Amino acid sequence: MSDDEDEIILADMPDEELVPQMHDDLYDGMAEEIKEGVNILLGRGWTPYRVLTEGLVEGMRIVGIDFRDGILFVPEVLLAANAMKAGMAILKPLLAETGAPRLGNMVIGTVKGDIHDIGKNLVTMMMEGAGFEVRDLGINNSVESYIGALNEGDIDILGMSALLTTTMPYMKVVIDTMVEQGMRDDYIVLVGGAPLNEEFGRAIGADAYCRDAAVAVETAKEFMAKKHNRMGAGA
Ligand code: B1M
Repeated sequence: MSDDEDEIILADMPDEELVPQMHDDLYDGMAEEIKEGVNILLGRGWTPYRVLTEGLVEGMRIVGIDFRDGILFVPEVLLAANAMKAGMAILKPLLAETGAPRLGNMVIGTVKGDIHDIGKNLVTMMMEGAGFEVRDLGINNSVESYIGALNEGDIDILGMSALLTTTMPYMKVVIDTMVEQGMRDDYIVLVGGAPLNEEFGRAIGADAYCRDAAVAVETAKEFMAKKHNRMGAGA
């Protein structure tokens, strides 16, 4: 945001200055600087998860506030989102290389009418890093898209993401259709996205609402453990 950006040398900055600078760079949609910042923090021994949460997610939270308040508009937010994705691309393989055993299979996608995908991508990355096999259906998914993917077989978990108050009710449409088709109880259904909450998750018949990607991983692990216990007990 400063006029003399050319003077800024990210590598010379201590962490406590570099991280706020990365938030500024994300705000300004500067993908190259974000990639550089991510690499510097990794080089300083930060874990990929810490770089993700403190460097990138926090920066996007600030963007969200100014978008809400009419200070930033869609084109600027798109640039910020692209910068965020550039940083996430560096972290993705690092978060995935835990060597964790396969814990289960998930299908995930953003619901119909909604094109927000950063949070969903983050959940995908973290789930893969924790040992889940994830099929990402992308954005704007219809009931048919979700159910078609589930019917391809061997799926344990359905994850749905919605960022708009106008699109979140579509999750219920998907779950109701699963009930109608007699397949609801075959899957663990997890939902997430900024406008949701636990009460909403319960009301639409999901198994759980996940506040963030880390909670999604923990919740998925808990439900998978319960599923294995039930199967072990012959239920
Ligand atoms: Co949009 N947008 N946007 N936007 N956008 C919001 C959501 C908004 C809250 C901004 C605001 O006003 N403050 C607002 C919604 C208001 C409302 O519904 N009440 C809004 C609006 C209005 C819109 C448009 C309608 C704007 C317009 O065109 N006039 C439009 C809608 C387009 C559409 O979808 N049809 C629109 C467009 C866009 C962009 C394209 C510019 C861009 C999206 C780019 C992209 O995703 N590729 C964008 C962005 C970036 C945002 C904000 C600023 C940031 C979202 C984000 O990426 N957050 C957002 C403001 C905000 O959320 N505060 C906003 C970072 C991400 C890591 O967090 O997605 O919450 P989040 O994901 C978290 C958790 O929620 C959870 O884990 C994630 C990681 O920890 N989670 C899950 C998410 N999904 C999960 C699924 C799970 C589990 C957990 O499954 C198991």
